[in-house]
Amino acid sequence: MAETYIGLGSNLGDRLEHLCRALDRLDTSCAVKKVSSLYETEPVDDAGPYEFLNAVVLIETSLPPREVLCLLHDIEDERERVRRSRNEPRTLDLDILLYDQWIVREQDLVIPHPRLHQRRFVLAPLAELSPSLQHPVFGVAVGKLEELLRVGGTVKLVAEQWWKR
Ligand code: PH2
Ligand code: MG
Ligand code: MG
Repeated sequence: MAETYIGLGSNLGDRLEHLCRALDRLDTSCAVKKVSSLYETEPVDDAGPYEFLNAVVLIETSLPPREVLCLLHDIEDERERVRRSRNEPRTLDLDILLYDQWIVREQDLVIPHPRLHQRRFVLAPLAELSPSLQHPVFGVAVGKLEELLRVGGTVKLVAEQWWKR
């Protein structure tokens, strides 16, 4: 079994509904172990104009990384995600952040997520769940990475409990 951290984001339509249904689907295909608080976040990297809801979850799975990626794609499709241009507003974005301590560098699959350490909307919920978790490339705890981050967009905690099993 592998422990994998998934980043969730939405800035289009009923954002909370998209995230909750994504978690339901993840929980039927894998086991959802931890769910971070829900954060409202400023768009970064020209992903505006709408604010995002972001969260991070820890799942346990026997699926290899590429199959996790396919599952995430399927769930995005179910929420009618449209992919026309990079960073356009999206109903649902699901990203593999970490997969145990694996380092994967393939054209369409990079783990740890290559921008994880630059983004407060990822590091804040990730550090909330597992502050002492090591980043396998930098060898630094994610809580420390969050402390070191000086830019990377503002985040506001909006709810601690938001997904009910
Ligand atoms: N996702 C991006 C780019 N920018 N900004 C915020 N606040 N939240 C996101 O989830 C996000 C982003 C690319 O996936
Ligand atoms: Mg993303
Ligand atoms: Mg993505």
